[in-house]
Amino acid sequence: MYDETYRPQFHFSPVAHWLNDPNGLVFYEGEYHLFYQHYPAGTTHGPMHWGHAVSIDLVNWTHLPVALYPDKYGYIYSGSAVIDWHNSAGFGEEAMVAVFTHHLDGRQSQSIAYSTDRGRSWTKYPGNPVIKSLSEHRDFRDPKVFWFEKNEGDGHWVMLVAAGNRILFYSSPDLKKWSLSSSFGPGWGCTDGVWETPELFELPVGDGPGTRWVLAVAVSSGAPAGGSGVQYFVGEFDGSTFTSEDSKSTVLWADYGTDFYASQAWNNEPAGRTIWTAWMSNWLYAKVIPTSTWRGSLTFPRQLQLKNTNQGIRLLQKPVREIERLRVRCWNWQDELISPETGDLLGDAQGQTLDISAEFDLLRDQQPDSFGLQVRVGKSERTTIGYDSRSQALFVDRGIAGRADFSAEFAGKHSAKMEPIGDTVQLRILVDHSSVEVFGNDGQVVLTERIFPDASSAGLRIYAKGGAVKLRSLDVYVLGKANFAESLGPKRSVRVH
Ligand code: DQQ
Repeated sequence: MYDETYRPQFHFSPVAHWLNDPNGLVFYEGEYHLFYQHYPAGTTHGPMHWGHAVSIDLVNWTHLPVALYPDKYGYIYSGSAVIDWHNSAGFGEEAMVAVFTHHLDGRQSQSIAYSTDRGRSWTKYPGNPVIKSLSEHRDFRDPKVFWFEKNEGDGHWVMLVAAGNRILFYSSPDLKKWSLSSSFGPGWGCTDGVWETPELFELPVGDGPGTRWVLAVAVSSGAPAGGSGVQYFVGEFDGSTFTSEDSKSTVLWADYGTDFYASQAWNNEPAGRTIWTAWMSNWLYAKVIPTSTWRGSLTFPRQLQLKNTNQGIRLLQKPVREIERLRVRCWNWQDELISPETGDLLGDAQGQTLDISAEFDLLRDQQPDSFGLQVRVGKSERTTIGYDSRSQALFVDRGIAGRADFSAEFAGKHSAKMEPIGDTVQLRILVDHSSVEVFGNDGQVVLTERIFPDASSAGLRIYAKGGAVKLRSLDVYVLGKANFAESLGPKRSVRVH
């Protein structure tokens, strides 16, 4: 199981068939629930269902049966899940309630379903939809719901729904009756494509005590690496209205790579962390990537923080610490000069699944064109993760990473502006069978990219071009395979609406 060519070894992917957005992320009774956009009868987007898996550590996953099937109101598009602690909806104590979009003949409405057995079986609410389709917005989808309570006892449910180039905010006492409270947009950030899968959470700024709210919005085209991507806004939320503190024309990107979309954070994370994951693909080519029995995977879960920078308050992302459980072998280097003449410093270090941390110090009398690491190196393949010190940009070059014949949009080099911290450039890189995730300078600049190298391309190199740089430290961990068990229960035939 999970041994096919390009099959991720520590990133979530479905046992078989199609996956896109993560949905319904919620923690309950020791389990992180992950639902996801799934078509269980094909390897491309189709009549959507919610697939389901659970994990106790965000690393190892158990696949459960499909949770939500299409019905007379339509396919089951993206949405979120909450625990109804106080039984506000009357579905039962601590019911898990999924809130999702019904998609029927191009019209979209919002509906709910509930489970009183830890997400194992689901009942659709007979009063669906809870918000009917709108005549003014054909695109009206992807409800994100959470509980907002400023003072004890005055709480209410909040729902965000994407509609064209705006986010509509609703509130409810019981998850069934919703009233519109405000809207954000249009005219903010990137509006090149339609807005989708909104997400909203509060985070401390640095070590606190101040906080800000982050509104993340996927946009179907116009992202910096081409195609779809996720932008975010930093501001305040008072329970009904979100106010951005950057200008209307400011565009902040959560990820500058090609493959980060529809990100969602877990509700009720037990340690109080804000952790999100995203679909690791791009609508430009998602339907034709060269995998066989399944198609689609998610990013490794990332913990989020905010940092005060010269430009304003910005998001930091880093892989959750639980990844350390997979580390099986380590190489380490310190204080080495890397120049165009440097030979084979990394010796036999190699792997197809790696967790790499590197710190480079820029030298005053040197300005290399670029320096960095090459991963998944083979006879004629490699993926370069580099820093261009002249333009101060972090980049991923997958031009000769591996297979790219399936789409003219795939091969290429993508970069993002990143100033050094003092004289230092930090890189954290996760490498899997068909992806790289690159976190620059503590996760302030991130690039996520799919790659499709040959299994034999497992080499690792360090390089500097046009000048030297000092390698202050390099840790390379080989990661073992995460466990993806199946607990699928009785087979049920897939009913296609
Ligand atoms: N995917 C879902 C929609 C969402 C889009 C359909 C984003 O609900 O807007 O599969 O990838």
